[in-house]
Amino acid sequence: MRAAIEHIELERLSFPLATPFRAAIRVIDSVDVVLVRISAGGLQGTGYAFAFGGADLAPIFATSQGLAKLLKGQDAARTEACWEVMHRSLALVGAVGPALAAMSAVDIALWDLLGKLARLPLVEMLGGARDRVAVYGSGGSLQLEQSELEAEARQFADQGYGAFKFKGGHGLEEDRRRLAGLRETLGPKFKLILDGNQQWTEKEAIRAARAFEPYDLWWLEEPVAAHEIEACARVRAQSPMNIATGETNFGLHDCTRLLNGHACDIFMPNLQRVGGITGWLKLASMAHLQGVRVASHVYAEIGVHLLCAVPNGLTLEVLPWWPRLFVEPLHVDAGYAVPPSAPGLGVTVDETVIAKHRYC
Ligand code: SMN
Ligand code: MG
Repeated sequence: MRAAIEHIELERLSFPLATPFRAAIRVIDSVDVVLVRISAGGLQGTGYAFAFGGADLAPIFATSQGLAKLLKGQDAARTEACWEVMHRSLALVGAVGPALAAMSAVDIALWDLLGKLARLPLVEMLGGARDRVAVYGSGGSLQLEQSELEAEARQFADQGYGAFKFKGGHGLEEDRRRLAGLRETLGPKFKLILDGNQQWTEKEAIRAARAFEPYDLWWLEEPVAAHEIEACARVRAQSPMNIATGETNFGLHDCTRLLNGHACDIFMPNLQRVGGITGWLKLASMAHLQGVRVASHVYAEIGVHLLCAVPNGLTLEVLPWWPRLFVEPLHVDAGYAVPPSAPGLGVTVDETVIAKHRYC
């Protein structure tokens, strides 16, 4: 199944948010995207990386251009070989941050292409552990009033979702009050997740976890700075609820430290911060061997394949404000998402959307 890479097409897109999304880590007013399309053997694979604003996107785009030149002529079906070539080429700038995002976007496109070459949906190509994965609604921006927050969670519940994630960042007492209100409105069975987005010190995080205990959180997310792995492990040891982290850990080695440090119950690697699908799969296996479950971070259309493919896939994050790049909506039924059955990622780039959001 050899297929030499003929062409790699890159585009920059911008999706300004009508209402900025507020989390403790930053305010997001625009999601910008580098879209990567790789052609080989008469087929095309698609991948992407995102950044918040044009300045952050620029280095991702620049590295993508370098990688596109580097990969021309390589065998597209050899995802592992391409990954090594890219990783080695970035050794001196550091395969982290924007450089890692660029190679991840290329890696995602290569896996989409490989699925198309093999005529298998990604989930089946990876071995397929299950047919569907539970979704959770992710929102709860900090500026929402309590009534708006509860209405947002209720909307997800009405659509069959069994869980909702919201942001913490109003001080301990107010965060506790918001959580208590949600629990009261949504009832005891609905799952609730509170995202700290790295805002607390170790001791503050432990205090927060204890204050939230009566409201039965499914998990408390990113309680401390992402690089404070030992502190996160101590928070975990002293918290009654699950601790989730990983979305802001960069690269396989940082994530290996996180897993070996027993810092989380639920690991949520971000595809563009771990080297794409190739890196994600290695880490998901490692987590599995340690009894740790994995959840997705953004990238729902890819996460649905990956979480159904691996034995320890837990739940898929769905963010209503995230840009929609593909024609096919995520298929969600009664709280579960089902991967598409078309080859590769099984999605088609929405050319109308792309044309509207292309950088001028
Ligand atoms: C989040 C942070 C940044 C961008 C999107 C989403 C958030 C999450 O931490 O977990 O969804
Ligand atoms: Mg988060």
